[in-house]
Amino acid sequence: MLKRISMLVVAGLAAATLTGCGGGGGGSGSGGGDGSITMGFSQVGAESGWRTANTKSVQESAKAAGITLKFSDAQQKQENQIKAIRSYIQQKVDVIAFSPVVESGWDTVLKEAKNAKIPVILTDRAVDSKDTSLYKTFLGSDFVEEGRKAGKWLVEQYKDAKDPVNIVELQGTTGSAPANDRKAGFQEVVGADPKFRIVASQTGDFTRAKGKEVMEAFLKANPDIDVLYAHNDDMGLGAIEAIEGAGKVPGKDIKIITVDAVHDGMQALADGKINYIVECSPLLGPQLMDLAKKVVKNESVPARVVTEETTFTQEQAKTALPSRKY
Ligand code: GYE
Repeated sequence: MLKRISMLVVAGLAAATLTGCGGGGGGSGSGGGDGSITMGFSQVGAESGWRTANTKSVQESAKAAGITLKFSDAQQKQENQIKAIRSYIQQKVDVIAFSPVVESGWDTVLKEAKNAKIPVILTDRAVDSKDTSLYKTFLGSDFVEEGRKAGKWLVEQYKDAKDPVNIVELQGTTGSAPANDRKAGFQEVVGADPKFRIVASQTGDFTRAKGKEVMEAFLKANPDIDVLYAHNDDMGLGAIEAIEGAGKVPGKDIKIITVDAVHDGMQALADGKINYIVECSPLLGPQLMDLAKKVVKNESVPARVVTEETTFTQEQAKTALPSRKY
């Protein structure tokens, strides 16, 4: 997997955040001189198969890297993440890593970490803070590109169609980077041709249960849905249940595009119930631990580390499934 992930330095952005204040001086582990590192990690929650795989990757990689991990699950609530980060600051951990549930509202707590000289690494999701000195680096996917990939596949599928294509969209958690960006990237591509109509778009909070519930409402309100674009596999899987419940055939009557490529999603793709999946890798743990070791030593790291990802058709899913790690 590591081979498939590469580090990309985003020029220009890099220099500003690499040097200067922060560093590992404030922590308890490395500061104690024995070389051990303690990381406080605030996870979004356990909302999806992706998240479960991500948590496992972080926990296993910390162990393998000899990093002591303090882990907390915020149950998709920003207030819980802020509490966890404050408690990590109080405990004087060496480094804080977190996956921000939403993009905005982090400046105050990030300033507190900076004042305590504890470096912060964003993993998986971004914040919209103007002051990029509040964190050392951001490790995760390019969600806008994921949205574009979904859109491009759709445009290709319907390139000869003359009739309007009615699309419903299940968005991820409101205000989260992947929901904002996957929507924007998709819209950028399909918006170029007026035959593509997004007839309904609502959040399903990245969960299966919500995906099913919202899809049921979509089906009731819109008799003529051609395509479902779901911002993750889990919502797509919930929606499949709703579509079958309404007596329609997922993958045929309604074409389905999702993002993530977790095992259950890939199985549904191989089974013909999903038509296309844009991959988003949750296996961020090894890179996170490498970055953590560097920022604790005040070594320079790229300001942005982008994970490399692919896409899957139904045929490709059949081939890839047996060796899939999550
Ligand atoms: O796509 C979704 C999860 O932030 C990339 O969060 C992550 C997203 C992922 O709940 O399944």
